[in-house]
Amino acid sequence: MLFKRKRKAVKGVGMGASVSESVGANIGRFITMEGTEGVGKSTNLGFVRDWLTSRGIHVVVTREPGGTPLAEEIRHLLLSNRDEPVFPLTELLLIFAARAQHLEQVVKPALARGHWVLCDRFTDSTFAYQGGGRGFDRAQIRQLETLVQGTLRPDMTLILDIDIELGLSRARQRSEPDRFEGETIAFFQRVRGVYQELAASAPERYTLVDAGQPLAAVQEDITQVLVTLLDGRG
Ligand code: ATM
Repeated sequence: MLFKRKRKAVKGVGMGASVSESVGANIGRFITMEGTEGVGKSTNLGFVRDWLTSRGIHVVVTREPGGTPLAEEIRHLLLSNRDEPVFPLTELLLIFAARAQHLEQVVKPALARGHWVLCDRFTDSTFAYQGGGRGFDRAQIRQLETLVQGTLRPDMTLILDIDIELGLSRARQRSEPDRFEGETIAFFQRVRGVYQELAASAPERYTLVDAGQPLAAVQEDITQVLVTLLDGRG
């Protein structure tokens, strides 16, 4: 119901190749940021938010898993360390359940209002962590992606890339590892490998940023991407 109503109002959010392509220039852009542990996502999300806001763009910053009260509860379930094993299928379905709620409750309404959505992780994390990390079949993840998102995809995805051991040593100084952070180096190497593959497969959609550089250089690279995106706003 909600979906049908929205399609009418914004001419197809959730159905087009990307939000902007499907609904023209008045619609917001959907930007996602990805990366492995300790890559500097929080700092750089703040940078992107401030850069866009200072240019008069209304930015909604959100995250996955999470972004709504229910989806945040699912996040807590997913990240908590527990004695009971969490089966890969359970994990995958919980992630897409949280995503379904987040999309309907936050992402699609914001885009329909013409706001830009800046999301800390999205489905590329699922390809990287559940696909690469857990070994889930990519075609099955694609089926769930289509079920939950239709053909809605981010307009632009920044993947912050860093040497795994360097990133983990940074992240582990911050807090006790959660259920994902406690994974092995080999797990994170596979995650990183999928991110690198995704970036190579569609350079018009993904930018792989070397997050091992000094922060100023990282943010210079990010700025170039944002300038291009803004120029193409129509
Ligand atoms: P952050 O720590 O970046 O908020 O991410 C929470 C974890 O959720 C992240 N853990 N690590 N390391 C990766 C995990 N995650 C998935 O496994 N699949 C997904 O689709 C998403 C969105 C997150």
